[in-house]
Amino acid sequence: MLTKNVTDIMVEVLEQAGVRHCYGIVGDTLNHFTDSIAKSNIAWVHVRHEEVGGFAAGADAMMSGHLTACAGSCGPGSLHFINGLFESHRNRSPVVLIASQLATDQAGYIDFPQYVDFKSIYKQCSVFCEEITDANQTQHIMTLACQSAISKRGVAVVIMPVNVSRQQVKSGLAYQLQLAQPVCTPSQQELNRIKELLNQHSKVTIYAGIGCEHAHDQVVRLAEQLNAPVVHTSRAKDFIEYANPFNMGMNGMFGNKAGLHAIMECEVLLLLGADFAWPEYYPKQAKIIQIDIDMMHLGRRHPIAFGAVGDIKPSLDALLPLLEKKSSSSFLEKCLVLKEESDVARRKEERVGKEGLIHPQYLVSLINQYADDDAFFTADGGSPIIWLLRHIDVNGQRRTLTSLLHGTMANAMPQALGIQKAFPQRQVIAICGDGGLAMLLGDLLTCIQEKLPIKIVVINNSSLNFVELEQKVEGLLDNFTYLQNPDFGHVAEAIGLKGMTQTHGEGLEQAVQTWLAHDGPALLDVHTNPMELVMPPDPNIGQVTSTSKYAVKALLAGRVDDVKSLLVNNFIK
Ligand SMILES: Cc1ncc(C[n+]2csc(CCOP(=O)(O)OP(=O)(O)O)c2C)c(N)n1
Ligand SMILES: [Mg+2]
Repeated sequence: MLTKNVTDIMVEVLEQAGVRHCYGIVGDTLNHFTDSIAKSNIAWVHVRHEEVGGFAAGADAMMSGHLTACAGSCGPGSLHFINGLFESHRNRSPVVLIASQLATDQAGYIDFPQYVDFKSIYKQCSVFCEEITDANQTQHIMTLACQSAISKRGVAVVIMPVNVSRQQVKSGLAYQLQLAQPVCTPSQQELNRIKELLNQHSKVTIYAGIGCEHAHDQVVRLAEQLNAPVVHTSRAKDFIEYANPFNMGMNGMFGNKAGLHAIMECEVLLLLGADFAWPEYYPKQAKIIQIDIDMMHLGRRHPIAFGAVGDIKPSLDALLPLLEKKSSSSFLEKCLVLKEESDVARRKEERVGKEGLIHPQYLVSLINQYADDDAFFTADGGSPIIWLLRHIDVNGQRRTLTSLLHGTMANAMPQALGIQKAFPQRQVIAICGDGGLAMLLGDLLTCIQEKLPIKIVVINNSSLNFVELEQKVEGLLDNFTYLQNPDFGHVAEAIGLKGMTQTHGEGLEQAVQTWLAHDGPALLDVHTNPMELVMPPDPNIGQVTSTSKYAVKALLAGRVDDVKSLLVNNFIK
């Protein structure tokens, strides 16, 4: 019977599962695996920090829809992926990690140097986590790993001891990937119940989540039928915001007053594939109906009146013919007025400040204006997320990616690397914090080595600004948030990117165009207003009141200028 190398079998299964790229750093226990990768059609993407490989693999998978791999050496090598893979796990990106391990006679109880118990670590951020303890299991475990990552949409981890990776095995049972795609809708009885609840009330709001990914047209038709404003979660922005006359934008801390009003004042809230976590932004009185593909999401964030399980697109296809057109539209009209007011307020923020002060809103609005119609945008955790969500417009082709569920810093540049690898011809823009970029700065080298022409903008406010604001709105003085930065434009130039630095609003518009048009990786370092407050949709929610406590403390500490800038830049703009 034919014999095969264990690592050749592993790579063959990955290829059959559609893997095109494997991100990682080579080393010791991984050498047989990378030898098999080198002989395969899978491209090795050489990153400088495994965390970057984790983020990049997740973003590649999320945007391309292809299962994507990453691989690391034993101990610290495979441990470094953890934060990037937590992001993929929460974001539901199909990723497989090959975590190579010490030989089985060294692993475990004797605490051999470098040993890390990967199972106990990766169990919590994966949908599959198994070790190949016997070479004969290779095909089976690899198949189940890939099948789990794709069908459950998440991270699969295969732990591969080095002594097993050196072996050859006889071809055994031919396990093959099974990928069924069922169509799931609520039962007829459940659809009738939803219809009844919707018919009983005139003020209906639709809250669309990421489950609406393929249901844009159905959601708009439903809104038209019900005269219902549509609010979307931040993760559903790409699928709901565009070509939608009923769109109110977002609710929650990142949202606007139209989104907030539509949610808080409705009589029936229809949650469609939305699992929004913050209970304070759910309505107090309304009846909530929820449709979600995951039964465990029903009622997990807030009590609901009725829940059903289904994919949103076929579920709405089944529901729409049952509904009558609503006659009253006064609720929708009131919401549309508020939306118009929010849009006017947004445009007011998108301009250069006094004495050339660059508000991040202005910078991001310029990027919005000059980016390609099919550009990808990523943004770091911290305030860049908010500027992206509020000031980048999507159109059905543009895509955005941020760390909304894991809420990590430093994701934007690594995610841009992965997206650019998956889409070499499209523009990929990373909106980075100065704190975020510095955290994984070493991987600027990767865009040169791997020839990934990403465009990086640094919102350089010399501070961990989002935290500074958190501290201020808690009524605290800001502590440990200052960042002493280099000129990031010069740093980028030294590495081989095009580097630019802009400290004044004058000329920024031209700089953004030059940066985006550059044929290769380019970094634009922009010194922005360090006193920018992220305003919530409803100042009553408490932010302004407690910020005044900070102001009092800062005044008592003699920081008169800080308080003056805070007021002038946010309240008297
Ligand atoms: C890995 C990680 N460390 C710390 C935090 C806590 N945190 C959230 S936002 C933030 C500041 C981000 O600063 P920067 O990247 O400069 O963006 P800014 O808010 O200043 O625009 C910090 C420290 C986090 N979310 N993730
Ligand atoms: Mg910052």
